[in-house]
Amino acid sequence: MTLRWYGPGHDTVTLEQIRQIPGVTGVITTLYDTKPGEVWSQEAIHDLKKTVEDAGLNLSGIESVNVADEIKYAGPNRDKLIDNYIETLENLGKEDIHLVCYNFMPVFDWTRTELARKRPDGSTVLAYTQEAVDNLDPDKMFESIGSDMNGTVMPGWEPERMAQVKELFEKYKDVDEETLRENLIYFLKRIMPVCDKYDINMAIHPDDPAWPIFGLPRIITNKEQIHKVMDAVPNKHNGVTFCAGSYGTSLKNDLPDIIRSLPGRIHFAHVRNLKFNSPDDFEEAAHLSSDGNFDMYEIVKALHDIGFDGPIRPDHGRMIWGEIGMPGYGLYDRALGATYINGLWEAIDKSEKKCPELKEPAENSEK
Ligand code: DNO
Repeated sequence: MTLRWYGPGHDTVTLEQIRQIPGVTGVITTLYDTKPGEVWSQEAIHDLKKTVEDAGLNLSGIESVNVADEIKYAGPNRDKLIDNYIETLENLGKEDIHLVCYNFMPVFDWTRTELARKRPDGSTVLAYTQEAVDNLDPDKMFESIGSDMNGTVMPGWEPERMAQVKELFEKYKDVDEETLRENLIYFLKRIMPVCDKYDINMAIHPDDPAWPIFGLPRIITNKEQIHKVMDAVPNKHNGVTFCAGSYGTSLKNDLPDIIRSLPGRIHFAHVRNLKFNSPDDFEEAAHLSSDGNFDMYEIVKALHDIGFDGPIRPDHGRMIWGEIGMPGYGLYDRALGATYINGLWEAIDKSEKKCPELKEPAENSEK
């Protein structure tokens, strides 16, 4: 079990606190000060790893090495930028890091329309309504939501990124779903040799929400789409971050079924719950099944059944007990989430050891 940690100076949660969460042995982190397209030096990676290890934790993976938009829309510098990405992967490999989560969403990373919706129990959570997105000028997105970040910089919402929104939209005007997928496949084919050399598992994060917003294409939203990308580059190092909260934004997605269809290709799992007030209005509930719409037991069981052995992390938590921190990334509710997921895992593991017939097969394993 792991927790996401943003690095010294960027996170309100400390490594010492993370170390005290039962069952959490590692962190998923990043070099938060680097911009998409920049090479990560081996020294900087080494220092980050040392900081984590000195606190008694493992550096279990990177989330994210962000892919520059110019690679996504295939601008003139894309090959140079991919060379830089390869150099970063090489430096990560030399530091014995074997998992990289990334996304291929144009312009925006994940999108929420409220960062502090109050729930009846007094906790606050991230939330999304389609109506709010439909009424929002993408250029004003940062202004409308920036004040709720509690003084933190949320991943995917960096002011520099938001400052370029207008220009970026222009660059994507001729990029449809098909082109974006071709650009992703081009990128994957170019980076696979370095991933093979250093055994680096690339784990693509799904688009969130799982449909096009602001007229931008989105290509990792459901089972069919993820399989297109898996099939186009059939290398184990071309893999998936299974994120329950992101695939789950679409109620059409059957989450355990997506998991069972990807044995051997899921390298990283984000496990959390969502509560839907309508198909167009959802909020990020506590992890517990009964607090939201997902059956968390079935999600964890599917991961267990396919033999998933990569890092899991609880995902966005509620703000509770007066904590002030990065929305979604406080300490307390994620710690509760980690403990709950660990409890489910232990129960499933022990039951299946006692009764192996409880294990359900993966989609493409022999029945
Ligand atoms: C949101 C995260 C995403 C994710 C990136 C991966 O909380 O899950 O920002 O890290 O999409 O590149």
